[in-house]
This record gives sequence, C-alpha cells and structure tokens, in this order.
Amino acid sequence: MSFNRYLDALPKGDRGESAIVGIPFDGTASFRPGSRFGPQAIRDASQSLETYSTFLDRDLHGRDYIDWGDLELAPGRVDLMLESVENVVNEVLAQELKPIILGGEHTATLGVVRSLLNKLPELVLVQLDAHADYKEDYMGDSLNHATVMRRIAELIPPERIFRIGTRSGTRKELSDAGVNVPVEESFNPRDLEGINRNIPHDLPVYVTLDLDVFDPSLMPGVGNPEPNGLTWREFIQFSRVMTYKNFVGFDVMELTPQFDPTGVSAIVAASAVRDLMLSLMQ
Ligand SMILES: [Mn+2]
Repeated sequence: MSFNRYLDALPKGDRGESAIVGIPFDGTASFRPGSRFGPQAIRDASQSLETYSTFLDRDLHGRDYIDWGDLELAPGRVDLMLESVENVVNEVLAQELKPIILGGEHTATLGVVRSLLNKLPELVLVQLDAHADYKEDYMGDSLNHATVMRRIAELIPPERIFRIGTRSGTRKELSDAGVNVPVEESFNPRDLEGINRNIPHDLPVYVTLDLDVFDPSLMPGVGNPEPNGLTWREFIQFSRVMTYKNFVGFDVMELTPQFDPTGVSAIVAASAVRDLMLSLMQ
C-alpha cells in the first residue's frame, strides 16, 4: 500500500507551520541510481512511526504540517529540476511555511538554497554528509551530486557552512572544503560544539541531511555508502542542538530504498524527518 502523505500531515491547501515537498529525481546519479523512489518510501515507512519522539520529548500530534506531494519532473533534466525546486520553495516561503524537502538526489539542495537566499541572505548551511560533494566538476559536468556543495559555496561564504560526518572525497576536494584529514571518527563532538557556539541565534539555519552520513550498518539504502558513519545516538545529539537554533528548514536526501530489502533504511529516514521536524517547530 502506498500512502499519499507523511505521517498525519494535512493535504495541500491547508494552513500550517511547514510544507513537505518530494523531489523524485536521480538524473545525475553516478553509481547506483534509485533515489527517485526515496520520497514515497519515506512516506510509506512513516506510517509505522509514533508522532512522539522520546528522544526529543516532543510530539507532532496536534501540530499542523502539510504534505504538498512530489514535484513532477522531466527525467534527466537537472536544470529544469533545479528551477522547479526553486519555484516550489518560493511558493512555500510565500505562504510563510518552512520547507521540508524529501529527495531524491542531493543536487536538488542547490535549488532550495537559491530560493532561501532570496529571502534570507544571511543563511547558514549545515551539511550532514559522508561526502564533501565539493568537486569542481565531475565527468566534465559542473552540476551534479558530486559538485553540488561547491556550487552552493559560490553562494554562501565558507564561514557560514558547517559540516558533520564528512569522510570521503579526493584529497584536494576535502582540503578545498576545509575537512581535516586523517578523519579518525566521522562524528567529531567538536564539530557539534562549533555549531552550538558559532552559529548566532538570530541567523537562519538550513540543514541538508545526506542519508549516507549514517553508518551503512544503519543505512545501507543509499547510492554511495561509506563505512565509519554516524550512529543514531549521534544524530539525536545534533537534533537537540538544532532545537536551540533559528532553524528554517531542512532536506533529507538520497534514500535509495531498493538497496535495503529489510526496509530499515526507509524507517530510519522517516524517523530522521520526524525528529528534524520536531526540532524545526518552535
Ligand atoms: Mn551529498
């Protein structure tokens, strides 16, 4: 059975605090495509969750959040996809809702950021990602999942970009992105402390969660799994820190459900959406 909305979200047209939009696009995937099925898998898996998060002691029940469904996208046209994402986020912001994006490949985050920057020029970005996604170009192409953070860094200055869990890339890419090597542990408590201390409370913060930041033992259902990733416990610590920030929206990207026949990856992804939503609600 396939569900149209995330958990007990309201349908498009209703009023609320936030709007969920799915981006079923994986047109530039290099290794294992299939993240186009991510948004629907997250909605389906959400039906097994409680609305209450024991980790955050907050409840979605009684809160109004809207599920706008998925964008309709032309396959393989990354330019048109980014335009559609930017437009839909403009629409979400015009209705004074906070955007919650379900991917789909990570490239879509560029469209979200373009829209947010129009309204929030001081935007701070927190990237949870196994990969820096910081290549200048990839296979002769400047715009894809492997270069997306480099394109975003052309719009947001480096002191307003924070990273957690980054542990894979070329030496040059990682050094350009400011990642210290060798990486001993993917989750460095000092990175979290940096976020806690160095992001002022008045600055708007957007979180982009590439699910491959998690350890593959917890999250095998991604296109490019990398060992030595985050545990759920570490993710909770991050979610708690975000409850104290001026948190304006987030995306949960790259779920590729067909690589995890147990369905656990989709459930973990749906749980991450719930807990970030609860951190987002003031
Ligand atoms: Mn990524």
